[in-house]
Amino acid sequence: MSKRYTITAALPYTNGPIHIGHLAGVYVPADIYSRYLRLRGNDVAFICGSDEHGVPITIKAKKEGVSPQDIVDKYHTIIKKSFEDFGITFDNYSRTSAKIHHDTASDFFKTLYAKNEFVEEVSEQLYDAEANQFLADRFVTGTCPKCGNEDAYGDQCENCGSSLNATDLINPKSAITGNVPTVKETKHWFLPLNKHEAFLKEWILKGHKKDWKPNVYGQVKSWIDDGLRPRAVTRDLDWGIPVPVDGGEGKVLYVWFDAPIGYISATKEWAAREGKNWEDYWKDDNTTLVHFIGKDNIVFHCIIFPSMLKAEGSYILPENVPANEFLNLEGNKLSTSKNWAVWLPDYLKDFPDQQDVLRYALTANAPETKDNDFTWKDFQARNNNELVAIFGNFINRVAVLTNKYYDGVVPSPSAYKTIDEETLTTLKAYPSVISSSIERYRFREASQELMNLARLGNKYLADEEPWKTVKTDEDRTKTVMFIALQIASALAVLSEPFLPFTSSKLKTILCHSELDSESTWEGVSTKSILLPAGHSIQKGKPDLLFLKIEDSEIEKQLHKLAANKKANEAAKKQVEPQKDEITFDDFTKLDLRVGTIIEAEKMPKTKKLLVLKVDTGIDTRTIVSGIAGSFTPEEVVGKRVMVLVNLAPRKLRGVESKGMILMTEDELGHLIFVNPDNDQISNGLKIS
Ligand code: B3M
Ligand code: ZN
Repeated sequence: MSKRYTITAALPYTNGPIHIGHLAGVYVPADIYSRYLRLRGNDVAFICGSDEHGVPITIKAKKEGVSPQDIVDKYHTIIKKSFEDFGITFDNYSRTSAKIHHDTASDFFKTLYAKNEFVEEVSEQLYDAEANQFLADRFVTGTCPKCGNEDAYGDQCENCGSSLNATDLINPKSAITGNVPTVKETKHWFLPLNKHEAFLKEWILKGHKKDWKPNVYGQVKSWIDDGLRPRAVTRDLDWGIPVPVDGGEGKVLYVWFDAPIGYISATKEWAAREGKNWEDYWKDDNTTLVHFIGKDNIVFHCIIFPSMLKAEGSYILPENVPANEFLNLEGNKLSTSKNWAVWLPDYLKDFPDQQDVLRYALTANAPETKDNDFTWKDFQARNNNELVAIFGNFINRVAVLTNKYYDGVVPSPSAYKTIDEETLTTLKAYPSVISSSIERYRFREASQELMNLARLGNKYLADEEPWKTVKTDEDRTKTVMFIALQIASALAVLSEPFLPFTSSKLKTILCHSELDSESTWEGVSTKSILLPAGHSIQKGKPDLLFLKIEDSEIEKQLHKLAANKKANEAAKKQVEPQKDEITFDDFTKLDLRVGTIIEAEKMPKTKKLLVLKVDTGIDTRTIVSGIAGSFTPEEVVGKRVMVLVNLAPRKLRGVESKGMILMTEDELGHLIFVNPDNDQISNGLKIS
């Protein structure tokens, strides 16, 4: 029986592209779930959009010297397209700078205001006098009073997930000037979460104890047990939705007040376009609401937004909030600011037409119950050892042999053997096996059950060896190929939520569109035959569903990360402090000349040294220089260099070196010649 679902996925901040952490944590599981629900015949509104307000955007705009609108326009476009290209099937991907959202969020605020659901309070807030700016959210960092994390933000600690008021921070520091903030009085409207404590205890601690994930339930319980406090839902900022009541001049709605309402406005926008009634998806108790988020958003989706919805009074509440933990990358935390990420647009460029490989790797390794690590080696292994060697190999064999033996026509089976009956019985159980995992939000488990179905097919063919029996037992071969084709058809249907691009290719290979009746999820269990004898699959050599990923492709990705890491380390590198003062007499002792390297060769048995012949203008001399790690001999011949010529000679590995060539080192540790590129300075001219 068809049901109605509103599925939301956390609105990504539009201050950067989507990366694999977002995909693993939120968007791939949400898409699997929504695709599955649609396949089961349900009425689904899968909703998302760009989160375009908030301090991260203004910080990025300041950094790039553009307006916040420029930033959100740029990244909204990038994010929206990358989701489309990756097969994330939102019914609507909207944006919170849209008018419909400003209107919806303003109306929502005014409704709560009119119902006296807010507490108006003038309180001391952190202030940066130099920047002439109140400090909230990411404009201020400090030590989290709950867990001691020293990089907590004014509204939230990403380490323990706590939601904070900026004045809670220990040793706060302005993110604008670095100054220690002062405090200044200002009026804000607070949502008294304490007033909703009894409702939250009843609704969550009693109502959802069993069916919410332990990591979600545990975090929520600890906040409720610690006691809930009023939360400011307005800010002294100029980027956001203006506070729509008297006294709200110069203030905007707190981004975490307006953003979740973005789910509602995006649904309104979609419903208007589709001729549907948006209230069916947000105000009908028969509708199931599920929020897909990362663990750092739990408090906002399990405590604050439900309190807002409850206070407003006409909305349904989420049935579940299956938050995932965090994904790390090659052992380190993903970081937008440190460019330590695999960005979705880059992936789509480097691995064209291989969206399903990443979807599968991220699902099979999803951080569903604990933080997990993405490695390129695992990505390669999942592709080569599972998608290519099991799923793709099975399908390729079935398609090639059906064409080779029967010109692409599904053969008529003879009497089944026990193994055939058992295989078909196992096959028919898979829809409910996979459904059971998906419906408990266990997508890792579900993806492995799908791979087990491919293993079933692979093993069946390997055991029954139709390539051998074709020579001796035509009937047996026809039966085996018939059953293998049923498994292939089941994979085409059951893989769609996980591997949508593969499912589509497989349906083309099997010519599902030519079947009399549509292949459905339930049909895999209930129909005795999925591909009837006489049905024609695609003629000729089938395209491979998956291609082997070579070590070189992985090395290229690892090198990219290594370069990012070096750049990060360099960025952290402090400028050397000035050395002790010297006298002018000390300086006059140095004899610096310009010279030209006229010969160069590697010093035998060392990796670091080059033996150079340098024309100093005074003479041609040998200088041994530790630059072999950064230059080849060929690269340095002809270079004009600064030479300290009156340095006492030294023997290095038996070679007398007379002088020193002046170098410096860049942020990546590469050596650079202090190079007098002014060719008016001929060799030998004294530098003073
Ligand atoms: N923009 C995502 C984040 O915290 C945040 C989600 C909003 S969902 C309403 O990174
Ligand atoms: Zn904390």
